[in-house]
Amino acid sequence: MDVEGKKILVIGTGKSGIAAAELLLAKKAVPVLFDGNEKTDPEEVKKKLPEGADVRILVGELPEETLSDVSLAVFSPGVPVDTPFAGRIRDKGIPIWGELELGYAFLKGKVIAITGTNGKTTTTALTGQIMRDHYDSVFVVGNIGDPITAEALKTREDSVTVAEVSSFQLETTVDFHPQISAVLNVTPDHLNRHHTMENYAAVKESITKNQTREDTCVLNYSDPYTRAMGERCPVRVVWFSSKEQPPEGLYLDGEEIMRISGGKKEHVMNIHEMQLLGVHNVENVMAAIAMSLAFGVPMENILDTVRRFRAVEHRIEFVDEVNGVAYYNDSKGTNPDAAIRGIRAMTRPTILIGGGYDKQNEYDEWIEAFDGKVKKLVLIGQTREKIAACAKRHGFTDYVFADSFEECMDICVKSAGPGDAVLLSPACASWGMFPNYEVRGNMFKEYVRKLKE
Ligand code: UMA
Repeated sequence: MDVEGKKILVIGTGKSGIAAAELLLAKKAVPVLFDGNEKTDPEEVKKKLPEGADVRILVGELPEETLSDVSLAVFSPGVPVDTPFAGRIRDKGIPIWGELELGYAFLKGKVIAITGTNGKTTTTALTGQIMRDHYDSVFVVGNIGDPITAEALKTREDSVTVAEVSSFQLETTVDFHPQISAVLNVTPDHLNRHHTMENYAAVKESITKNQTREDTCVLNYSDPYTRAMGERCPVRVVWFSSKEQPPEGLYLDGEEIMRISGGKKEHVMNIHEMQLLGVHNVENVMAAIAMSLAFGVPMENILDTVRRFRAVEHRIEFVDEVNGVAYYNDSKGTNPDAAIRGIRAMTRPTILIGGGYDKQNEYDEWIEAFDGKVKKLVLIGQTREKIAACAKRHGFTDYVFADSFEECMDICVKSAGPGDAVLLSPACASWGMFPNYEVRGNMFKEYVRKLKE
């Protein structure tokens, strides 16, 4: 789309909205920035834009006349598309693109895109590192933190863009076409936005909607949703599984990662050669290897990077040991399935911090995964009563409520003895108490750092 001179409405003034507006300015479009949160201060938004940029910033209610000559509306990922607000835009015949689609429209080179409920960030970071170690021009973008629109104009024909894409971002794609895609798994999350698991899985599957037979999709053979996707999608499918041997792809056999290709089996690596913990990380590594092989990176180069790659910040990240207590930051454990991975990775009696924003998830399987390991559950945020009621139903009553994060940390320190672990893996999003999971994780780490002093 030629955007020069066109009025383009950008919704949301977070990271994505600002980056989208900057790209549009660079392309001589006329962006209008809108934020539905009436508390947004337009002066603060202005400060995030290039100096002297002439951009209209609107907050609160969007005046009807603003829509009159808008050519395109660019939605930030956090802005839902099934609201009366989005309906007003559609009724005017204005196309809606997500920020991902806008970035993609200006991207040169090839794209690897990774989605799934859990493991996306680690898999994206690892795949990005494999690419960086092998190619000159590599960009790692998307849900991982750096919006695609912030990097798109820097890409060249020989660039590789590795994108972590969330279901929020996939909802508003049009032509987005990765050469290699992956759907790692689909378990309940974000049901407040997607309403049903079927909708959520369909949005994840749409990562392949523009792919062709020349392209590859890497899928989990042991996840019922992704298995079904592979059986119907018209793309070359490469599987991975930590539970069984797929017809084609990578799998775990005891402690060995194996590959089967064209009927031939080959040994890839022993899991102790990697620095990451837990079976879920073996799955992430297998997916990254499968994508990188499909992209054309030689196995030896891939394994070289895999062996050196360490955990991503906020994902079962070991922070420190203080007075014999090990502190782990798994702030990225923002849904029950991710938090199950967190608690499973613990090998000590654990004081667990849970609770936060209510995404209408159920917590039964998470509580069941405690498996006698959780000494105390310290609950914070909007979901604390809901989790407590669920815990009680499962016979777990060692929980306590904290009104602030500070109080929660004080309780953890008092409850933990030498040989124990304190784990922040809340099974909920951070919103309501923190602006995002990074701030929550950093506060946890900061508290541990002060404790050490
Ligand atoms: N807003 C509106 N109207 C709405 C909703 C929000 O105007 O109906 C405004 C808010 O007032 C706010 C802005 O939109 O000013 C925020 O936009 P946003 O929520 O899209 O946040 P960004 O800062 O642009 O960050 C987004 C992703 N956030 C979400 O998807 C919620 C980041 O993913 C991503 O890293 C970033 O773009 C760069 O691509 C975070 C996330 O929590 C990590 N993702 C979810 C997850 O991983 O579970 C999907």
